[in-house]
Amino acid sequence: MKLSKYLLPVLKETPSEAEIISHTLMLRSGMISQSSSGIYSWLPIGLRVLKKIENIVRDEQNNAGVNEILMPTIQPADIWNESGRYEDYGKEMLRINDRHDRQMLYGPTNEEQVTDIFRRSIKSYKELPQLLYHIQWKFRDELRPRFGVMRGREFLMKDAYSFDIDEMKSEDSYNRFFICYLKTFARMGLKAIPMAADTGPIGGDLSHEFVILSKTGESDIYFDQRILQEDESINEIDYEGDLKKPVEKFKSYYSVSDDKYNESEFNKNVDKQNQMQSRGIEVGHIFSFGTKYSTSMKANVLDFDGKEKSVYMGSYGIGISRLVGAIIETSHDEKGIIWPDVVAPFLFGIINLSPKDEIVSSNAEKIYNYISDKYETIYDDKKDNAGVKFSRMDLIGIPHQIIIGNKSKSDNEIEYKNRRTGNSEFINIDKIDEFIKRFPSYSAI
Ligand code: P5A
Repeated sequence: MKLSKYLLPVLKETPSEAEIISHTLMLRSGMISQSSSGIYSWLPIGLRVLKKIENIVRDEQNNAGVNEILMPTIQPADIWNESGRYEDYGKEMLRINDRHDRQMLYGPTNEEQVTDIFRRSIKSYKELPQLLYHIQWKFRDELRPRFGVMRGREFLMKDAYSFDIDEMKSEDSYNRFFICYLKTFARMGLKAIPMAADTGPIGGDLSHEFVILSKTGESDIYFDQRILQEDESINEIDYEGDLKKPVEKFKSYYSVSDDKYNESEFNKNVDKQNQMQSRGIEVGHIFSFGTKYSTSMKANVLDFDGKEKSVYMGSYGIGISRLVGAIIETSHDEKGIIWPDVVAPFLFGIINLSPKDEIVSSNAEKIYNYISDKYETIYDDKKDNAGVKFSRMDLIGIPHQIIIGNKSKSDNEIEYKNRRTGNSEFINIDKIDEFIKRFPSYSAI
């Protein structure tokens, strides 16, 4: 991609409305543009990151054996009246009347919608378990939308739902998602701490939040720091094997947010030297709520004895758009964003320092064609001065940067700079084949 043909409205100034660094950097690097309070357009570079995260989440859901569907954003109020949540949800729900004056709503979540799909399609215990997910925009009319995409009103969520014949099987599904979430966040370079949580408007009595440590997070968390060492082997856990044991291990550590925190419990369960208190960002939340929705919505199946039974359900959310902000919170410096390779909008950035020089430019063009054939690459072919180009490439967080046309070097030497370490080295163009082999390939979006 050539920068001269790309929409990248970077800002020099810090926008006054931004209270936290990720919001500032997302606006400054031209990732998003505010439409109204808590509602954003995703500009090209922001959308690329959002899609990268979405694809990692999708891949890990597929690996865990969950089937992708796509439910609508607009739902009929009828199914929410059946579950009793139409009144309960209150002002956070955006209610709409269609031209026939039917009550509709913009979905804040999809328990009712998916239960309706289930009850129309599944009739026997033989067809269980059913594990379904979709990735769809949600709307919650939050009292205080803030921190950009972290607490938006319109936001992208991956929500999954499990249907099982009894409580024990339902716990197996819960454990499957528990492991899947740890794998998903680890793949993005995030250390997510599972913590016992409250269930709020979703309901049920078994629930965990997945929280990443960050001083700008909205929740206060208290935990046993040994849990941070627990996830080393998470990638080896195989879905065909025993999932209960590793999950029980995580559950055995004390880790709660402030609404569940109890000082004497904390002191009883965690030695003083292992006690940690931090702030965190909730990037995922899983729930097991038994027959709460299946009873009220009559989602029954025939059990092996021929008797009708309400199915046991759970729901499992990941805040995909929130993750964009959360990753920036954990990975930036004073110059801007530092994208981990796996979610970077472009893996390579090429800077042409002398766009007016024909030899340099034709060289740069060749290198751009060569690298962009293998990796997603942004080529700064604009006529701005060097300082502007360097700071823009750093601001937008491109992990691997190639600088061409440095006057102090010979024509067949290019500079490679690593955004994270800041280290630079000079590469002979004839050795570019070898150089490029250092970089693993990531799937394009
Ligand atoms: C689980 C899936 C649910 O809605 N129903 C379907 C359950 N859970 S939740 O905790 O309310 O939301 C799941 C995740 O979505 C993200 N999230 C948000 N992201 C941005 N802005 C918001 N206003 C917002 N609200 C929730 C969080 O990451 C949360 O864990």
